[in-house]
Amino acid sequence: MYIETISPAQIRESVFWLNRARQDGGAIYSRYTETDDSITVQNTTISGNRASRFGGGWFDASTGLNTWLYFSTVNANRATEGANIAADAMRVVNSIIANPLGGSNCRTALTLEGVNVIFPASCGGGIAADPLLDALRDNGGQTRTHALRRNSPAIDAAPDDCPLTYDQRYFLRPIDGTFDGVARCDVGAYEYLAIAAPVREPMPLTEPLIPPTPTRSPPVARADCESFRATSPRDGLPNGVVTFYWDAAPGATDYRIVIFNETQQQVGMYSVAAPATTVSADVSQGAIGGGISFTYEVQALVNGQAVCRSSVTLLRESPNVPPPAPQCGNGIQEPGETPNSCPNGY
Ligand SMILES: [Ca+2]
Ligand SMILES: [Ca+2]
Repeated sequence: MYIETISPAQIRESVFWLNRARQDGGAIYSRYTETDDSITVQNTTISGNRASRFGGGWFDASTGLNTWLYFSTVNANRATEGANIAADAMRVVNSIIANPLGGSNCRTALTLEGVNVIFPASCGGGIAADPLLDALRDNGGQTRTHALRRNSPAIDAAPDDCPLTYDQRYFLRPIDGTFDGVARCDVGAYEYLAIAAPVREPMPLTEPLIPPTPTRSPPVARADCESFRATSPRDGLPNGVVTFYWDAAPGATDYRIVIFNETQQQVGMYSVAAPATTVSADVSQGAIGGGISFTYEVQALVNGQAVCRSSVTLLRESPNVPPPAPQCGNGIQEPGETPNSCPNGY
């Protein structure tokens, strides 16, 4: 996409992937020249794009500080320099810039505001931790997104008073993703544990989005988490159907079991309405994949929002033990025993 001197230019709730540029700006090449111009990329994912020189994801040639990357995820773009972003003056707010390919993450330091997860360290600061992004895929909504894996440092990392009410998918934000009773927005374009908004209500495009108007985070609905606890299984995860049991969280409307593999990638999810406190699920290798260690998290939900959790990490139980080898002389004709193999009796 090429943007030049359109004020204000806004790109929102979008995905750019697998685009390619011969020189600069694999997905976006932008430039504004007038001081009242602005370019905003918000609630958007820029992933897997490629430029042969600068800015595999985004090349911005503007010189003022009116180019904004806002609540967006820029991941795994490729270029010789600034593999994700090449810009002289860009404001990055509550975003993820991660996993550049072929060159540096950012070509030069950017103006970082709020909380940003920048991995590996580059771009002039931010939290230099792996954001634990899942592969780009359909996670609901109209566009592909990088889901955040469990324990991602991006979860609930944005400052209080998040101005957004939904993520790239039009799923509601903020959601309490850390179960501390405080709903904060996640940084980047994706909100962990979010649910689809009942009505899609895009903001009017004529309104400038920056600077945002802060609004109070809505209170999180509560259930009594005191005695809520996953009770079974606790010894091992069978390779087949298992029944999960837990102690109730009074006030919960639903429960959910989420299964993660060793890389914290979600590999299974099963739901049941309260007051049930059990659910059976196929957790065989065919259903949730291979691996020797899994974590399941039981979540108590109030009207779709997870409010309590209890997790257990288990090893995969060994496959069924083969029956003992037949033994002559025990008085039983076991499979494989013949008069010839047991001349002195079964
Ligand atoms: Ca959150
Ligand atoms: Ca929280």
